[in-house]
Amino acid sequence: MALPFKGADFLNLDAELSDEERMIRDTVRQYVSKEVVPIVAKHFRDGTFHKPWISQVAEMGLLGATLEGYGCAGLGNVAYGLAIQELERGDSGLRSFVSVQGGLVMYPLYAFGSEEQKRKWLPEMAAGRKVGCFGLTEPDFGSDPSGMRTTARKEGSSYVLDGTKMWITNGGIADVAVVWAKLDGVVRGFLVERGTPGYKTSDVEGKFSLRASVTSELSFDGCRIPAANLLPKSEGLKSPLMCLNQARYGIGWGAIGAAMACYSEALEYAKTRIQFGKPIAGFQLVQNKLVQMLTEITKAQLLALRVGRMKDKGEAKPYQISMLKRNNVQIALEGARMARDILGANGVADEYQSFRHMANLESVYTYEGTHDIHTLVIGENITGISAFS
Ligand code: TGC
Ligand code: FAD
Repeated sequence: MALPFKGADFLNLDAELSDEERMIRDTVRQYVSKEVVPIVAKHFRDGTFHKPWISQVAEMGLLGATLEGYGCAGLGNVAYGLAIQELERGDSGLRSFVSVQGGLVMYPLYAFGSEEQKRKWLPEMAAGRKVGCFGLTEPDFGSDPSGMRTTARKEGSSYVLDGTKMWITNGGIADVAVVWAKLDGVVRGFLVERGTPGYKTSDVEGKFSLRASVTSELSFDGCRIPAANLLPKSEGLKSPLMCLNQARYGIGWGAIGAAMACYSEALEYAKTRIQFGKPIAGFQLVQNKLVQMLTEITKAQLLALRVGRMKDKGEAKPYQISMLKRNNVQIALEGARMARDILGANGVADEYQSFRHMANLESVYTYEGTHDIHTLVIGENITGISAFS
C-alpha cells in the first residue's frame, strides 16, 4: 500500500499555520488520497468528470468556502488555499470545479446579486445540489474580454441574450450560468438557467488537458430571461475581473498541490530506480532536478502564504494575485516536466501522475489570464505603462 502523502515542507511552514488550517489541510489531504487519487487516472483517460466528488467537497464545506452566511463555511483565505492545494494534488479538474463554483459563480452572486438571488442559489450551491459556470471568454475574445460580442437587450420584463461563450468549465453540467454580456455597451452579469429556450451547451471534445473536467461552449440565440436575472450590482468589466481575483488566488495555491504531487512521485521513483548499478537519485544531475523542484515549491509556498494573509486583511491587490498565479503555475509546470523526465519512459504512462499534472497545467497556464497577460499586469504596475496594446 502507498504511504500517506506527506507533502513538501522544507522550511517548516507548518509552524506558521493555525491548528484549524492544518486540520483542514490534513482532512482534504486524506480525502484526496482516498477518493480522488485511486480513480482520477481512469477519469482522465475516459474524459469524464466524477460527479460524486461534488457532494463530497460540499460536505467538507469547500464550495464558496470563504463566503459568510447562506450555508457557506466562512473559512479564512489560507485555510481555503490549503484545501485547494490538496484538491489540485489530486487533479486540476477537481480544483477547477471548486474554483469555478465558489470563486466565479457563488462570489458574483454574493457580491453583485440581489438578496433574493443569494437566497435562491447560494445555499443550494454550497451544498453541491446546484452547479454553476462562468461565461466570460468568447471564441474571438479571450485575453481581451472587453471586446465581447455577447449582448443583452431589455424587452418589457425580460432580457434577451445573443452570443457565444467558449471554453467554459462546468458548462455542460451547470444548472445556472453567470453570463457576461453588454447591455447598452456596458458589461453586466446575467443568470441563465439550464433549459431556458435559446440557451444550448455543447462539450469540447479532444482535449489533451483537463480531461477529468467538463469544458463547454454556451450559445445564446434570442435567449429570453426574466429581468430579475440581471445581477443588479454588476457594472462594467471590473465586475468579472473582481471574480477572477478569487479564482486566480485559488489557482496560486492549487498549483503547489500539483507541484508537490510531481515532486513526491519523482523523489520516490528516483530512490528506487536502479541504473548503472545504483539508484538514479544518487546521480548529481537527478539531484539537481529534485533540488530545483523543492526550492521552487518552497518559494511558491511563501508567496501563497503571504498573499493569503494579506487577503484575509483585505490588502491583497490584483497585481499581487497576478504574481502568485503567474509564478506558481509556471514553477509547477516546469517541475511536472522535470518529474516526467526523471520517470523516464514510465513518465509517459498514466500509471504515474506527473504527465497528467503536466498536461493539466498547460491549461492552467492559459486560463484565468495567460502567463503573459499576468506579466503585463505586473509590468504595468511597476512601470506605470500599459503594454497590452
Ligand atoms: P482595464 O481598463 O485594465 O480594467 C477595467 C476595469 O477593471 C479594473 N480591473 C480590475 N478590478 C479588479 N480586479 C482585477 N484583476 C482587475 N483588473 C482590472 C480596472 O481598474 C478598471 O476599473 P475602472 O474602475 O477603471 O473601470 O481593462 P482592460 O480591458 O485593459 O483589460 C485588462 C486585462 C487584460 C488585465 C483583463 O482584461 C484581463 O485580466 N484579461 C484576462 C482575461 C481572463 O483572465 N479571462 C479568464 C476567463 S475565466 C477562466 O479562465 C476560468 S478558468 C476556471 C477554471 O477552470 O479554474
Ligand atoms: P488569446 O487571448 O488568443 O491568447 C493567445 C496567445 O496570445 C497567448 O499566449 C497570450 O498570452 C498571447 N497574447 C494575447 N494578448 C497579448 C498581449 N497583449 N501581449 C502579449 N501576448 C498576448 N473562460 C471562461 O470565461 N470561463 C471558464 O470557465 C473557462 N474555463 C476554461 C477551461 C479551460 C480548460 C481552458 C483551456 C480555458 C478556459 N477558459 C474559460 C478560457 C480562458 O480564460 C482563455 O483561454 C484565456 O483567457 C486566454 O484566451 P484565449 O484562449 O482566447 O487566448
